[in-house]
Amino acid sequence: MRILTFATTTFLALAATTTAHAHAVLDHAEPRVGSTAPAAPREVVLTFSQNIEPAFSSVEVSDAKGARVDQGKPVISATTMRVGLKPLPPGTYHVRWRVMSVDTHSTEGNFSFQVGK
Ligand SMILES: [Cu+2]
Repeated sequence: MRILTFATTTFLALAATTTAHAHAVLDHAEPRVGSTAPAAPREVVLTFSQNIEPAFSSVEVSDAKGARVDQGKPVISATTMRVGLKPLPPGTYHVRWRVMSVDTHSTEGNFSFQVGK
């Protein structure tokens, strides 16, 4: 019985810690994660669950062969990071992002989207 009480307390403590450390995670993206855009998008817009630090946040967009198709430095404002794209022919594209939220925790992730057809 005593062991069970200890386990329950530990679990509650962990759950509380997890809630307190909500990092910046990707809330939504445009083009949407895994979507097929009928026409080539001119930019990728990522919206996060927290404000992010411009100096420590970045995004790269590449084609199926790994060549960069973004136009470089992203524009970051509050929870949003956007980067312009070169003209994209139909195909599969990969977005890799890395952000530091205002609580100084880093998170990263990636997803794909398609253009055309
Ligand atoms: Cu955090």
